[in-house]
Amino acid sequence: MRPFLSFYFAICIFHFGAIGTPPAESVSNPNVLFIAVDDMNDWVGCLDGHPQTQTPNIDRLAGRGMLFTNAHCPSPLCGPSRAAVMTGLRPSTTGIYGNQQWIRPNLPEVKTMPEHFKANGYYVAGAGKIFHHTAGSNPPDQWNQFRRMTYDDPWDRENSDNYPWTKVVPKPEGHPFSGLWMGHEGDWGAIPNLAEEDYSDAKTVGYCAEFLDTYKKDKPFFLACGLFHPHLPWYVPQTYFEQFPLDSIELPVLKENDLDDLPPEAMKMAKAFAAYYATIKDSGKYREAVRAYLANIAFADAQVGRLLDALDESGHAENTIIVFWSDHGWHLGEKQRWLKAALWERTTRVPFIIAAPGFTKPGSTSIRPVNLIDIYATLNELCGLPEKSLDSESLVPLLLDSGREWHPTLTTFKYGNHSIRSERFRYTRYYGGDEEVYDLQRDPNEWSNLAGTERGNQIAAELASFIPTSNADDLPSKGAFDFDPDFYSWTRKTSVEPDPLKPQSAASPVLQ
Ligand SMILES: [Ca+2]
Repeated sequence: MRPFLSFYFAICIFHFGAIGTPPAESVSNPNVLFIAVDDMNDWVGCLDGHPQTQTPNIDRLAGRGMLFTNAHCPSPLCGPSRAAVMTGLRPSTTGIYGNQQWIRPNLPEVKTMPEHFKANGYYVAGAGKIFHHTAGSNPPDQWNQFRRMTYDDPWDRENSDNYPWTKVVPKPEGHPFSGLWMGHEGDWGAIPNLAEEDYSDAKTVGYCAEFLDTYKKDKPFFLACGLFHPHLPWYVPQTYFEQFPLDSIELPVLKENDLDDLPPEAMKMAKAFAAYYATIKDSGKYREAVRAYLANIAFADAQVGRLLDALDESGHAENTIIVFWSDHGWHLGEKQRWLKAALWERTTRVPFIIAAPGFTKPGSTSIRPVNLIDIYATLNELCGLPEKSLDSESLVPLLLDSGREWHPTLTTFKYGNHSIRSERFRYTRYYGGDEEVYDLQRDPNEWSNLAGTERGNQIAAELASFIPTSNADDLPSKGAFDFDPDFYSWTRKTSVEPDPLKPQSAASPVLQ
């Protein structure tokens, strides 16, 4: 089946209607403050992922609404996760499995979240990284206004096809600041002579704060604030490193021979970024790297704090829904690997908070398995927008009753690899049939693969029905188009016909 056909079939299969009646005190035409962070795993205070993490602002945001403690990404990589969140359509529906596949030229009929809000009476603004951050991923006509993402490391943005608006400068003295070179983006440290307010994320928040302060139009707004931290490279002001004394840093708990019970396809995923971990460990800088990630989370948290303060000072807070999410998690040695791009808890679990005046109780928590792809339908219902046929399910019933029955959720990585997370278990089935089963209650680190055991088979059988029955072909990647960044237009170079039997996304994903 060709991509467009499979796409239309799939959206018919997975349509969930809006459920629940808004409570009487709910606000009409609410604004939306949509906050995305990048590559932030569950090392957030309110999720208890690391004992030393410092996220007072994300924690206070959780205190304003509902924290989902069992939330997962639709795909564990920037591009496909964000494409799924922003379209409400799964990778297996669209065929966007990697960072190299644009939405617009491949799926021109699909309406992204800002387009949908704009078409339905909202003023739509944003800044920073909302869609994938390379050129061609964020058509400006989706927005009424948008501040384009900039980079703290312009010296490393030499690929002008991806960053045409970035002027490349010579490397600063002392680079790489970590003393360890792992290629593009693999560095950490403080950028010499760069004040905190001059970091890109600080400017993104400054733009959004000014928007909140000055917004006076007679229509509701949808404001998207996309923070790039803690995405690589891990550059933040020195004060954030100083918050975490190096000698005191606690490292993730790892199990020797953790990979011994993995089937071949899972092993391939573990090995995908094993070299980064090996390099860091062998250099004696593991503790430094863990500190750098904590420092970057703390920096992102501080920016979230500035944004929340700006909202509270703007007078819009009582009529504004806040959604906070990270596009996927991150490995720091677990499964002997680094980075994202895998289907274990470390990478699929994400911070996810919704604070909706009139719907959420302050400080409430839901342990039900939910997915970031559900944001689209949830906001649709909360804002009273027309329903769309999506793979997205409104979480409003959970916002109103956190303990109500729910169902398992899906994360997909590359063609045909799916992982189902229920409240207690994880079942992963790879293209070709390799399987993993984990009992997260007994085995929170996913050290014991139960696949093939009687119990494992039973769990797999129960969860298998949540795996999509069809997988859209990989969409053509960037190489199939000429992109003109000045006019934001694409020309298809050739007719690319992917082989549906071949898992084309099996190539290593690029990090950018
Ligand atoms: Ca990311």
